[in-house]
Amino acid sequence: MATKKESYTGADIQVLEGLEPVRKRPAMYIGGTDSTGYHHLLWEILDNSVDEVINGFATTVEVTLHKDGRSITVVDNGRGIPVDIMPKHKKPAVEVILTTLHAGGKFEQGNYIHSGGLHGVGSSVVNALARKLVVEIKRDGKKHVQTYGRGKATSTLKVDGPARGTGTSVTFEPDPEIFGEKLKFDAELVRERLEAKSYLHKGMTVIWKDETATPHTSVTYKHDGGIAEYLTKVVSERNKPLVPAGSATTFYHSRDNGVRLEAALAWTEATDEHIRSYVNGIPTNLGGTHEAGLRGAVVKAVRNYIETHDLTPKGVTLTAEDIREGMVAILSTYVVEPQFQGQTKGRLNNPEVTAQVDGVLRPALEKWLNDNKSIAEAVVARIILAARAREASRAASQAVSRKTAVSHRLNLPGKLADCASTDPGLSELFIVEGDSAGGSAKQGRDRRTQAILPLRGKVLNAEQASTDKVTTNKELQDIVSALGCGIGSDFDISKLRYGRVFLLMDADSDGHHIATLLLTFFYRHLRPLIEKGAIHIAQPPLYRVDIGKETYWALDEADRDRIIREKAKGNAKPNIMRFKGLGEMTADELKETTLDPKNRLSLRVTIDNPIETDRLINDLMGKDVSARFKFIMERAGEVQDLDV
Ligand code: 0RA
Repeated sequence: MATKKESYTGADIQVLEGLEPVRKRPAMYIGGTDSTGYHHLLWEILDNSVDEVINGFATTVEVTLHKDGRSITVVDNGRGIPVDIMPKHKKPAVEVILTTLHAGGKFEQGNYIHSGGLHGVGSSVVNALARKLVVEIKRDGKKHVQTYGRGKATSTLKVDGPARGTGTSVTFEPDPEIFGEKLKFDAELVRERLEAKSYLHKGMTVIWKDETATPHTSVTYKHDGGIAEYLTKVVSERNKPLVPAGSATTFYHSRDNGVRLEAALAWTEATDEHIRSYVNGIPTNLGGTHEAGLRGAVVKAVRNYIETHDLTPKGVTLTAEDIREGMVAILSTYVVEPQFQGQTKGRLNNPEVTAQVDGVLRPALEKWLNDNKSIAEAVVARIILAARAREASRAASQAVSRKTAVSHRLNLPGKLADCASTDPGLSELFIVEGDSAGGSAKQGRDRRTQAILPLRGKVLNAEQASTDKVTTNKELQDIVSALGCGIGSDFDISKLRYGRVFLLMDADSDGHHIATLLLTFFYRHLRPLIEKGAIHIAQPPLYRVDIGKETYWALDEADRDRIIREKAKGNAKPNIMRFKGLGEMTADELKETTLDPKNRLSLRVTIDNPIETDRLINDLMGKDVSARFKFIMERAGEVQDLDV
């Protein structure tokens, strides 16, 4: 490893080294070599161009995903990466930038750069992990071109004719040796990120070209209304009216005392809180200290308004959660040296930012409330309503949990066939559609560790419902009682009675519908169970294929045909049976294929993008249910667990 120290003036010390360490340990630089990993390469290149816009040198960024789905071009009309020869290296600056690792570099004075955490690893990391990279620079009236492969220059920097204007174009293909042969950029993910950026940096033109689509698509995003416009869009997508109806969304903006931030917020009739936060234009899906500042500011400003206007309700105490219920907010902060944390670096960690955000937002919010009394009063009324609803549902569930306290088993639903074990680490709950399937599941289960809860009645669509209403639906109530962990303000994951919960439904549209409703319920009301990986979708087979003495199980038609092709080998004639529903399977068949941990197949439900999942669940209600189910499975359940 070539490590070379070079001293510049003062504290401006950099350690420059070659790119071999990046190829040896890619995960150290980009977090991993899965799909998130190569998308990070793109975010890095993209953010370099967006930085030119943020700092006032460019107006437009264009991203093109090429037909192969894995090479991508990012173009900006900024200053162009410098091309002059650096005396120390005897190479053009662009080549030094792209072929050496930069560590501990200084920030360009007064400029916000996206550096920190996974971002800001530098274009050289992208170059190191690209099978091929081509940079084209328009500068000094000329077009300059250079090509690279796996971090090494494969040509010198050449002038390729005259050029008008200035700018940088980077085309690269992540290296399949690093990321695997299946790598493909997720066009929708990229598009969404570009659209969000166009709102965050108002006035910036973002062009998105997708050559993998037929016909090729090209969209231009430009939003002069910035995050105020973004808030309007998010609210309308979430389909929950503003409180008060028709109230104008609000927009705060400040560059005082070194803090630069923009926030837009409004209250809606939704029962959850929805914040989208960004640091230097990068989404912080896991929140962090800037979000804490926003939350604190909102709660304190509203409390202050309530107190000074004598609006304190009688007989109910307002909690911070009541105040924030239904709030939708966009928060865009700029931090000079951001520190990120978390596996996907989605959380801001700088402790000073909380007070900075609070310090800017709280007075601004108080002023807005005081200047808009009719809005403020409607918001306060909504908050008091939320508090009363919460108290009412708590009173109801306390009545239940008092009984539970006597013996948690006494309160279990009558139709639950519980397991003998009381150890959640060993216990599993199967929520089964229909009585007949429930019957074979009860016979086929391992009664020491597997409990069966058959569902009979209708499952409520929890998307629209408050916790209050959810707890009055019999089927959902039974699930909550069986799980033992409570719901809403009584939720306590340490009381969960089963370490794994399986949804076992027929592979038809009714089954999909019920699974969708249950997933929505878990997502909206018991999300920690999904987050801890406890929720699974059982995968019962649709076909049984007997060939000679062997029995095979097929999940779908394609699976069945593959088995016949590979196993029947001409001589033995396969005997095929299709199960119309779980009820048609014998207890033994169900045990062998779906219940027994040694053989069964299941999908674990995960949330890899909370905003996208949220949007999907919001969007898809009311549309074709089987499409909806597929969507949720494809997006939310990307981890496919094979229990062996
Ligand atoms: C270093 C110095 C200057 C510009 C850039 C880098 C630059 C980098 C990228 C990456 C994508 N697009 C870019 N545009 C510019 C400043 C050069 C000067 O002072 O003119």
